[in-house]
Amino acid sequence: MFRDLLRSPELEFILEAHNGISAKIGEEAGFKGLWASGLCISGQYGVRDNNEASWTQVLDMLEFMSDATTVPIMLDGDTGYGNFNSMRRLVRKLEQRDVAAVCIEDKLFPKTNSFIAGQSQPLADVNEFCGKIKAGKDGQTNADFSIVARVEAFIAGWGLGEALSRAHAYADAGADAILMHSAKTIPDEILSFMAEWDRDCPVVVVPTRYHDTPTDVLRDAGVSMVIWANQMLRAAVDAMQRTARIIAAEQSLASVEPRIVSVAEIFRLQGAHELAEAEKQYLPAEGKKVRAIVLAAGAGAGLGKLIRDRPKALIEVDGKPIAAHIVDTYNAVGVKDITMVRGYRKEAFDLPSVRYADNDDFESTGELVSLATALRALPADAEQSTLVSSYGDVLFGKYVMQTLLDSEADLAVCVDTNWSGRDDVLADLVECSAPYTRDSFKKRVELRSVSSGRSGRTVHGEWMGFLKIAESAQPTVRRLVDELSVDNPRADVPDLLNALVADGHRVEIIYISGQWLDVDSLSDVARADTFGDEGPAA
Ligand code: SPV
Ligand code: MG
Repeated sequence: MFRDLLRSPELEFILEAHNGISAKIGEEAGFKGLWASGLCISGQYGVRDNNEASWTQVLDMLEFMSDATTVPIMLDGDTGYGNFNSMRRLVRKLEQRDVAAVCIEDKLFPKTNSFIAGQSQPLADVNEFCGKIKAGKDGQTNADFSIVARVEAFIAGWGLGEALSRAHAYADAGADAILMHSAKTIPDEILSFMAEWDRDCPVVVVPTRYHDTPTDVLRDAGVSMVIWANQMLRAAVDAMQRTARIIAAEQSLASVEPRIVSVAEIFRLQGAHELAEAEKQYLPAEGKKVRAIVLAAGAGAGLGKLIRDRPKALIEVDGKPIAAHIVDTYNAVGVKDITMVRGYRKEAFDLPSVRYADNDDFESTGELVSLATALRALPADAEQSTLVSSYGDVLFGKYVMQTLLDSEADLAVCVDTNWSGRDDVLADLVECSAPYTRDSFKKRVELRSVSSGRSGRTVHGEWMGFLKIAESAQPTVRRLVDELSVDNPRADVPDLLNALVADGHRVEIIYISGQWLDVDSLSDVARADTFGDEGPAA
C-alpha cells in the first residue's frame, strides 16, 4: 500500500502520528498513510529530538500505532540509529511489526532536528550513507518494504548541486524515494530541485516551514508525496495547554466538559465495542445477576432511645449502621444491586449505592407491602434475575448468603438448626420435610410451614429472613405478594412462604448453624458489636 502511494500518479499525503490513538485518528480522517515523526514521538515522551528515546522505545510505540491502524506507516528513522548494521536490524524489526517503510536522513548519530541550527549540522559521508541504504534493502525480507532516503543538503546550507548529487547517489543505492527537505519559508529550494530531478524515483517533501505554499505548486512541480509532519502533536499540545489552564484556574470541570470529547469517544477509539462482543463469544456465560431486597421499614420496638431519630437498621454497631454491614456482606458475595425499603425515619438513610423504595404506610402495613414496594422499584430487567430478600435488622456472615445463592432450587430459605434457646414468640420457627442430619446436604429438604411461636408444632429450626427467588419463581412470588398484601395489608414474609407451600411450590431448606444475628433488643446490640469477631466467615 505504501509503495502504491509512492508510485501513485496523484500527489499523495501522509499525516504525522505519534502514538496509537493519534494514528487511529489520522486513519479515520481519511489519510492513506502515516508518518511516525521522530520529533513528535520523542515529544510525546517528553524528550528531545536528539535520539534521547532509544530506538527500541520508538519501536514499541510503532507497534501500538501499527496495531491501531490498517493504513501503512513510514517511520522517521532518523539516521538509522547507527551504522549499516543497525539499519538492517531496524528494517527487520519494522517488518515484524507491519511497518511499511522507513526514512533515514544523511546526518550523524545522534541527530538534531533539522530546524535547530540546521546550517551547522554535519552531513553523513555519501558512501557510508549509500552503504546503509543498500544494507537496508538487502536486509528486508518483504519486497514491498520501502526505504526513503532523506537529503539534508539544503538544511545544512549546501546548494542545489550537493542536493542533486546526493539524491542521485541514494537513488542509485536503491532508495525507493528521495525526501528532499528544506527549512525555508518559501519552496524555492524544493522547486529548483524538482526542476532538475529526472529520475524514476519519487520525491517526498515536508512543507512544515513553507506551509503557505499552495499545494498545487508542489503538485505541479511533480512532487509525489507530502508529509504533514507534526500537526497532530502540536494540535494536541494546544488543546491540552488550554484545558489544563482552565481546570487549574476554575477548580472545576464545568466549562471544559462541553469542549472536550466524551469518555465514550475514547472508549470507541480504543475499540471497547469489539471487546464486549468478544467477551460474549469467549467468556463463559455470566450467572444470573442477583439483586437483594432489604426490608428495613420498621422502627424496631424495645430499643428505647436508640431508635428515636433512626430506624433499627441504622443503629450503629461496630462503627457503622447495621444496614451498612448488610450492604458490605452482600457486596462481599458479589451482590451489588441492593434495594432497601425504608419507612420509619426514612430521611436518616444515607448509604451510597443503594436503591431506596419507600413504604410510607409502614405503621399500618406488614412486610409484604414493603416487599411489593421493593419489587415495583426494581428495573424492568430484574425479572430476569435472581432475587434475595432479607431483613434490615439481621446481620449475617458471607457464608450464609453464599450458601443460599449456591442453591439451585427456584425458592430457597436458610434455616438455623440451633434454635432451641430462642425466644419462641419472636422467632420464626419452621417445620421441614426432614430434620437436620449430618447428611442433610445430600438430601432435598422442603419447607412445610413457618410461624412464630411453638404452640405444640414440630420444629426443625429457625428461619431468619433469607429467601432466594430464582427468575423462574418470580412470577408466582410477585402474584402472591400482590394478592396476599391486598387481602391483609399486615401480611408478612412467613405468610408468603406458607402460601407458596400451600400452592404446591417447593421451598428448599438450607440448614445452617449460626453466623447470623437479629437485633431485637439492647443486648442484641451489644452482641452485634462483636459479631464480626465471632466467626471466620462473618
Ligand atoms: C520529524 O517530523 O521528526 C521530521 C521532520 O524529521 S522535521 O521535524 O521537519 O525534521
Ligand atoms: Mg525527524
